[in-house]
Amino acid sequence: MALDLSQSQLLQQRAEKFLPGGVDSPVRAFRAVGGHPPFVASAKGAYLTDADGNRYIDMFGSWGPMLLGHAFPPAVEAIKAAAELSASFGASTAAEANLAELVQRCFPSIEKMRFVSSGTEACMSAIRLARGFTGRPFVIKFEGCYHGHADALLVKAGSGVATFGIPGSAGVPNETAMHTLALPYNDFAAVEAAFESHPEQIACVILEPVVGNAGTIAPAPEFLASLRRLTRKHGALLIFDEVMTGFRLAAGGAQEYFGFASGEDAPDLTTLGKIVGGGLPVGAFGGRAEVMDFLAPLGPVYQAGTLSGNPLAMAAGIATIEHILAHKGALYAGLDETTAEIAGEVALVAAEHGVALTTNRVGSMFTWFFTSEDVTDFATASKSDTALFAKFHRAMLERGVWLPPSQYEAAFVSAAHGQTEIDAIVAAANGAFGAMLK
Ligand code: KE4
Repeated sequence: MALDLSQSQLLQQRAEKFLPGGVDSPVRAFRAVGGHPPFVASAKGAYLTDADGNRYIDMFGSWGPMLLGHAFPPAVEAIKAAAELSASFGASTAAEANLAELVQRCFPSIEKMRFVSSGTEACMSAIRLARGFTGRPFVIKFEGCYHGHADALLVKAGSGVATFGIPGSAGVPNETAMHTLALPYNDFAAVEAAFESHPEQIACVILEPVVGNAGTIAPAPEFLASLRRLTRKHGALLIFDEVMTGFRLAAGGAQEYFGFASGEDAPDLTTLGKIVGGGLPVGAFGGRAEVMDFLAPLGPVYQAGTLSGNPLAMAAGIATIEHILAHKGALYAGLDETTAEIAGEVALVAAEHGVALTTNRVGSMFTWFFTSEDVTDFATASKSDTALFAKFHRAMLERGVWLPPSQYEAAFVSAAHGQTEIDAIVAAANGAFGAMLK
């Protein structure tokens, strides 16, 4: 059942003349799953169409942003209208506060925020702010969590770093990495021990409140609450990296989903990205006003960006978040129901074919781990049969379903996925398991 990827292969060869690996981001190169990556020509709703005209049900949604489906009409119209007024000014516009107000309606813990152009910038800036506010050097992160590619956070990271099985990255000096303590996710005792051994030295704890970058891993009961209490006790900031979970799990992300939205339970800082820009380059970081006011021009922590608050990106974000707020009840109920059926039905098909899958799902993000063990941290995720996952990925692609090309990534469902897509995905899985196990 070979796919005709001849045009994509020509485009790949051309891209490799200019771009390392032919890509602008490593996970797109399909190195973990093999074969040639299709080049996308267009997308609409739940579907991608590649350069050869092959059509796929999109199960990675640009790695999260496309919650409402591709080419969401209100976002398209808003971007077109904004583009008529010029793409960028490098000066303040009303749109930034308009989007900020919508974000604050979703995340009441974000008293003040600043827009940047990526999740990496959001997390990098939040770390610098935490260090500046506390005057402390150390940062705690968790193995398998990915917070973008800033030096301080490329230590035992997830996503592409995990996909390529590299401990971190070349080019990150030990003097930088030494101030990042990477601990096992869900291991609260390890966090307590780190604080005991680094008294008054730890600026913050940053985590994905639901991990997406080791595949999907939910926090253990009490893990988030225990981190909140411990960080407050030691005067460290708690940072929820909601770049992936923000607007994904609920309008207010994981902090709404798990009940940490406001008051004493809320994180001190939150980082956002992906959905907040409706697919255009937007990141954001925000939280307690007394912390955020440490940023220039008010305070001593410097952070800046030519395209921060870009008017086209703000327009796309506003159209997206306005829709989310206007439809959130039905939107998240529908996303949860559709995702539960896709994840559950395919797991049943796998079992019928004798394939052991551990399915981790939170809302409309999920992962089929090719292992029979529970997956609660990166160590257990790493026991997955990545070779079998790669076969499954290729077999599903050939059957018109494009999964994220790594065992260590989350799959995402959009509001554009419905019963037709559910049925097609389950049928494709039946064919894929049948073919790959012959
Ligand atoms: P960006 O710099 O890629 O916009 O965001 C970095 C980031 C920060 N925090 C979390 C929780 C994230 O998931 C990400 C980015 N996610 C990966 C996919 N797992 C981006 C995909 C890629 O690197 O191409």
